[in-house]
Amino acid sequence: MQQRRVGGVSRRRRILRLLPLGLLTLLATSACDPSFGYQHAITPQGARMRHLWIGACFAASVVGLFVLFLIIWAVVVYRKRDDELPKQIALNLPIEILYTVVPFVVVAALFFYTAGDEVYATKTTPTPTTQGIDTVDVEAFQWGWTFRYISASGQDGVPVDSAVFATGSSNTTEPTLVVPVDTPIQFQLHSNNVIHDFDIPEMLFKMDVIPGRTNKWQVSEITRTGTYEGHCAELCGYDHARMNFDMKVVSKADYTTYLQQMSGQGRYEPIPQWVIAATPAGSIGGDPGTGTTKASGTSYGSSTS
Ligand SMILES: [Cu+2]
Repeated sequence: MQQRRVGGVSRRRRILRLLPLGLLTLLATSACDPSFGYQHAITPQGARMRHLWIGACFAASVVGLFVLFLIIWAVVVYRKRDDELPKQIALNLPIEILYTVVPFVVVAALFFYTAGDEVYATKTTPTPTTQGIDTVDVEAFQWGWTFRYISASGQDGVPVDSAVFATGSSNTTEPTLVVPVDTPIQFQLHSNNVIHDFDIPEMLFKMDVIPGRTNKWQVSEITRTGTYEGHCAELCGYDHARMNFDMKVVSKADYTTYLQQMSGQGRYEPIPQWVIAATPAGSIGGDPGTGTTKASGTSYGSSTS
């Protein structure tokens, strides 16, 4: 009996000695991907989201590893060795207080950082044009997007028919949203039928597009030129999966050229016949379009239901 105890103690010591090594290996392998799987952002607001994600994952890893250590420690050290009951206690007040206070502190810290970053990411200024912020009016419809460059009209929040716009859906030509690099931009979001969601994954932020209200989202700049895919992130009906678009981030000079070229023209993509045929009557309203350039571009997909 005595010999078994000695053997058990040395085995226990070996396990306890190996445990930190195992935990270190776990930490080292997760350090190969310090972002915990999150991609890099193309806006300062997105970078803040990424930072929040990494911080939350790191805190969760520390807590998780500590809990894992406690479980293994309790299993190894306090495993049943004989039929003798361990010392029975009703309450350990310091421990009770500790495991009430510690989760509260963890949740409070998570709330503090999350709320702070949310305020930063959703901050808007009421008069963007006068402050040099380029505004793009984004209209979502079943199933596509219209982008109007309101800054071209020079009026805050006033979409005018002559404003430059591009519209389309994945069923025909995916519409392209063109924005300048290193420039503050406001996205002014509204829908004319059901709830959609404006999502460009590289921004690490998305916002609902809700009928009857205008949601505004401002980014202080987009830091990298390139083409980024955007889509609708809210299940909105039959062709939801085709609500894709491209966002092209170009130099300021190219952006000005683009606006000049598009000015007064607009690109209008018709709703394809197969969508009209496949969709129950009444769910698509307005003028299905003829494929020609349209001056206002506002009737595309306007709801009659
Ligand atoms: Cu949608």
